[in-house]
Amino acid sequence: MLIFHNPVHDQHAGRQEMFRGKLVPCHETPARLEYVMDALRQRGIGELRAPSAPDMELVKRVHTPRYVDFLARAWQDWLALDPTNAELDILPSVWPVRGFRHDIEPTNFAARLGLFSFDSGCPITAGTWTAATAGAACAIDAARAVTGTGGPRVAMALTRPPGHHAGADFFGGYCFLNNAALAAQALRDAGAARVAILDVDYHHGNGTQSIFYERGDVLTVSVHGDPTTEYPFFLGYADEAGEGAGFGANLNLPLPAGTDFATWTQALQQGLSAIAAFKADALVIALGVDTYEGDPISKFKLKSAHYLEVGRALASLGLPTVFTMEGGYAVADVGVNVANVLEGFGG
Ligand code: OKS
Ligand code: ZN
Repeated sequence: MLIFHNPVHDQHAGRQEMFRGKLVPCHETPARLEYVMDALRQRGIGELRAPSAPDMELVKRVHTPRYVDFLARAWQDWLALDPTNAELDILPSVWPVRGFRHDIEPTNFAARLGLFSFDSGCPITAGTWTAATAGAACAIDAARAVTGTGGPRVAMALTRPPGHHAGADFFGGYCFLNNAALAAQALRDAGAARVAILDVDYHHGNGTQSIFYERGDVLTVSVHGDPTTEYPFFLGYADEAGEGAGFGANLNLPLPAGTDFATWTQALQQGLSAIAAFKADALVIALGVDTYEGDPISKFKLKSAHYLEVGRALASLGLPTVFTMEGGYAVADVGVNVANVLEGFGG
């Protein structure tokens, strides 16, 4: 298994996120990835590779060019407001909800920040662009590795920030560029006619769903906490089936907070059956391990040993597979849990 790791992930290190009226320390920290790297090294799992330069042409097909340009310039626009802003992270605070215009782009930076985001818990820092684009490159390289002749069957994009909440033109939920969507598009470009994305993170992969919602060539499946009570709240319900050519190519499997492995794994099997019925040629797994019982912001009850079984179940599809790294905040256990999935998957 090839592991494309993001050597500059730590340049994205948010200080604070808004939570219940207070700024609190960010959950999505560089240490998360260091624990995964340590666990893989200790167990001899995978061969590490550094990513190549990001394919910005591909990035601008999955995301809108104006969003990509916004993100690329955000930090310099922030400093232009006031040079002392270098000491602060960027957090949005105003959004165009129902009835506001979405067809205009104000020049005011705070307004543009709101236009391209959906929450106040996802800081942009000085190094966010650098880290996010290197992560995107890991995802694209991983996809190209599993589709090349003589390549491995499985590769992982071991990167942060995560990606599955990022849509074509918005950031949020700690995500900026949608690594899983980029991997799926790279698999399509490399000749896979039908690609499935299976998102096993605790949170609904709203960005991934939105990007492919009207496409029939990419099946999106997500097993997640019921959005009635769990983030991202406004998408991820069972009746979202896709639209137009994409009708029937989106499957949401929401489960109540408190769900244990026995119930969770039934939903996983349902997702795997849908992928088999879709006759996917390649698979992307948006791997979050915030389904873990010890996760500080999530409410499923998976135990570390269960992740070995998860890996075996994912491998049963027998498809060329790319893993992307999504959530998981029980920092010291994230490494063991990710390593267990990869060990269970094998190869
Ligand atoms: C609001 C909570 C934000 C939760 C973000 C979830 C990030 C994640 N303060 N997505 O998969 O793990
Ligand atoms: Zn999550």
